[in-house]
Amino acid sequence: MVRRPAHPTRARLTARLTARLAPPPLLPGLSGRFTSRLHDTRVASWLGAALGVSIAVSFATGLVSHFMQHPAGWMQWPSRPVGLYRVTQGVHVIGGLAAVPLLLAKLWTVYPRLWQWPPVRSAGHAVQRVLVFVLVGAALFQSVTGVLNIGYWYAFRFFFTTAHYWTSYILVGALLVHIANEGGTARRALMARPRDAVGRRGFLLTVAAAGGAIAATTAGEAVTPLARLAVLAPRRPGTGPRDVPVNKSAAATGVTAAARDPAWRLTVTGRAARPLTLSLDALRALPQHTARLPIACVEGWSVEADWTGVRLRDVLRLAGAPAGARIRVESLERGGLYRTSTVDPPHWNDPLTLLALGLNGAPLPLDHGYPCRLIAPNRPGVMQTKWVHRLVVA
Ligand SMILES: Nc1nc2c(c(=O)[nH]1)N[C@H]1C(S)=C(S)[C@@H](COP(=O)(O)O)O[C@H]1N2
Ligand SMILES: [Mo]
Repeated sequence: MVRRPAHPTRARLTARLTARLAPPPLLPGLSGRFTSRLHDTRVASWLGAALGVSIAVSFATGLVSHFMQHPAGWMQWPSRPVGLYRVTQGVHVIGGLAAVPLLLAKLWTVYPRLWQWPPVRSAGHAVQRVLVFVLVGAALFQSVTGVLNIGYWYAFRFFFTTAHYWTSYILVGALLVHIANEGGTARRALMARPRDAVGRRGFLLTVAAAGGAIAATTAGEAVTPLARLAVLAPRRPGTGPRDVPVNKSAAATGVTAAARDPAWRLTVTGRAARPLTLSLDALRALPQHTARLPIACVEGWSVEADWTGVRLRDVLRLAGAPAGARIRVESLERGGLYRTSTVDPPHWNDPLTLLALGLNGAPLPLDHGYPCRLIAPNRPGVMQTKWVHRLVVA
């Protein structure tokens, strides 16, 4: 006869769950410290779940931004939807900022575990702990470099983008290992329904409110109706010449004299069947078109404007550029990372892609790229080259 085990009582089940969810024992001298419920596994799990979602979204939107700026040789991005990059990068920057309180709260919740005792229980546990430090370090690094970057601390600009990109793989790798190790415990903690949730709920709501407040005071940099709330955003719609913020002025890039020079010409060279040289008057004499398109900076701000000028494809067809060619757009700038950009066929064949001569119903201001600047749909701001003077057909 098979004896079935007695059905465990509810109380015993709860006790077992509580034991499983208990944080590890601490250095003997410290036991009795950190008794706040806010250091418990349930709070850590809620914050961890929210952070996991936020890191996944930041990673995906960050990859979009990276590969739009550095496409693999075989890949070409579509030029539509017009505002796709505006959305992905707005989510990346504003979502990343809003996650900073989450990260700090999570670290505060779990920091007593720094003194867990014994510090390591096995070789496997040692590896796990090292990876937690890698995870924390990578998450802090991404927050700090992200914030410095949108704070216009350009000193190590190139280092930032490269380091921010590569660290994202370390972060996501360490996160996946962490989820494999701790995900089961976290799931049990989240499904348990304790009756004593009061203090915890208040804490989690406070963290959520802090994130929400950051989002509300920065979102206006990308969502124009919220612009007046955007007190934390460094660049806002409605500021700058013709209500469009300026990323880098003509004076700061040293192009003022060359841009104002009456001898300025636009040239089309490279694999063009009929190389061209066009004066500003010649460009103005070509058919003019107006497109409503956003400037969407990698730093998160974006604003829509009415751009008027010549279709890039009209100029390139005039020069006999093959429809499948890649175009290098060069500015008057002598140096700098944004001196040139590459335009792939889907973008330059798009009728909305312009060499703009006007902005919001008036001539293009010097700081927005006079005499002529590139503006194309679904493209990062860094690739909307200003003060254009040469198109090279590759
Ligand atoms: N030649 C040149 N073009 C440039 C830049 C630059 O520094 N040099 N900055 C780019 C960046 S980062 C952005 S976001 C947009 C901003 O355009 P705006 O200053 O007209 O708003 O211009 C882009 N075009
Ligand atoms: Mo930008």
